[in-house]
Amino acid sequence: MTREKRLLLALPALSAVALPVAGQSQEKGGSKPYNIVYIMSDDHSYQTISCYDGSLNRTPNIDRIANEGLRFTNSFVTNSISGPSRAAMLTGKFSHKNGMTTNATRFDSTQVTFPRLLQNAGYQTAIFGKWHLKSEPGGFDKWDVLVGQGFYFNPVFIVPEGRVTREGYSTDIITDLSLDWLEKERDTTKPFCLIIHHKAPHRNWMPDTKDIDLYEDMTFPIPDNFYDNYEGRPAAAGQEMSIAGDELDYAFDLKLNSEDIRTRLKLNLDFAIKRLDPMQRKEWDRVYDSVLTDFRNSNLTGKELAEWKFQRYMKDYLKCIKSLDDNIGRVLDYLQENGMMENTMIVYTSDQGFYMGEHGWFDKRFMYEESFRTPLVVRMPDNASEYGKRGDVTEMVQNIDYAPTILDLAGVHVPNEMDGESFLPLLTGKKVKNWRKSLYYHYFEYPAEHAVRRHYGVRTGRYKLIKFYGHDIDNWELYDLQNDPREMNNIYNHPSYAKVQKELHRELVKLAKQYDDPVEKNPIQN
Ligand SMILES: [Ca+2]
Repeated sequence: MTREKRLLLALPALSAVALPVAGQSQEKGGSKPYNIVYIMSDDHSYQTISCYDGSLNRTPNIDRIANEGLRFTNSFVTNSISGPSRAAMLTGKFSHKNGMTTNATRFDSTQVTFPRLLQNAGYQTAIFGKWHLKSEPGGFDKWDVLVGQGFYFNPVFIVPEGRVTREGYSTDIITDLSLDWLEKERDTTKPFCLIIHHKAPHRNWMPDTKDIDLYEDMTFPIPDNFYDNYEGRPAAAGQEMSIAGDELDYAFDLKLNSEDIRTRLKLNLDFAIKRLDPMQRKEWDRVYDSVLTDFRNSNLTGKELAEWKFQRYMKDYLKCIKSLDDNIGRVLDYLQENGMMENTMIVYTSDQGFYMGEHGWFDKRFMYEESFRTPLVVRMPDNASEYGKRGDVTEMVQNIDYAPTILDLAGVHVPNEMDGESFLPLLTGKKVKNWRKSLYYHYFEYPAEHAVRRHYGVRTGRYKLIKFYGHDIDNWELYDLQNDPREMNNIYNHPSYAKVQKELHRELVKLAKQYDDPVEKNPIQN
């Protein structure tokens, strides 16, 4: 498509011109314009996706997307937390530019987003599931989203007319809504962009009753840095997201439901399980009453207690992943059975990565690898032969690239104001010059839950430089990811890395300037 045509498609007043063409090809299940099905979960670690790491569990349906398409092995976020990540994904911009710096911020949903641009170009756009941006969704023909974080069981949704409670399990319901829209509601003469945002596997990891017995007999390996002492890393030492500590709440997170276990988040557990209907509650109590009995009888302390907590955390988390993977399979089957694989791009990702006990943690936020990275698998439309690459994409991509990529595939002009880049050129089989060699990151949410200090940084193929700043901290960290992939040794000011350190400082200043982050005005050179 020529640049002129792309510009025309992007103009709202002319969008009708594009529709008859779009309709013809859609009816035949032909090629352009391509549809987009974008599936994103909440807090899904790549460690628990078998096409990335098969040591913990199996995810055959997510693997199927990778096996028939692409697995991105260097996929990252810009700010590892829910609302900011969602805003970066929608706008193609860093947090300081789209305004959504923390979960406490309200997203201005009137700004330019890829769904709005697609809508203007004649696409039908829909979003189901988690929104978590406080404002009403904008740029969607259809939206049906969870209230805030949402509930796992019998959740409440917001629709333009008000609130509606739906019976069942959130991952099933969000998939049902999405498939119903595809089957019954969408205008089949138009191309579409369907966004499916799951609540799972967010804390407090409440499994569906059908999966509630899974993994109960399994023992998962403890990560080799589970007992990290955080030497040389004051921000890591100061976090409050330790599995061994009280932050992994005995009531809310471990589901020990007893009047004598009155923890900080006990009321959250009461609130969550009150939503279960009698049948759901019967299954719930059968499993978690038995866990409570085991907890009381074993009378654990110290390392044994920490490892018992780790095992409970892993079991509940992985139970939620089972339902997620099953429901992704339902979407793939629908698209396959309806001849839509030819002209539909399918994306699966998470709003960020997550710790599965590495450094002793659950949660995210840090620029360390487990939460800076995010899984990304993509199945390109079969008819998009110009993007014929399959297998691994090893270049560094970031969630700000999703909007430009999707617009590029749709033939819609990518606004210059977006920070991200379309990664479609990486899929053509031709060598791409000038693809980014470094990534920028900035996390803002402190003081807040989990006490992760504000930080920004740069990551290259081999090294990472991080500055923790504000309040009670002012500290640099430097890692050699080749020699220290677990990021245990802060080598900042180590003489043998002096040259690397200087280059990374220069790169960080360059990126802050390139992305207009005001942090550049601060004295970030030492
Ligand atoms: Ca999240």
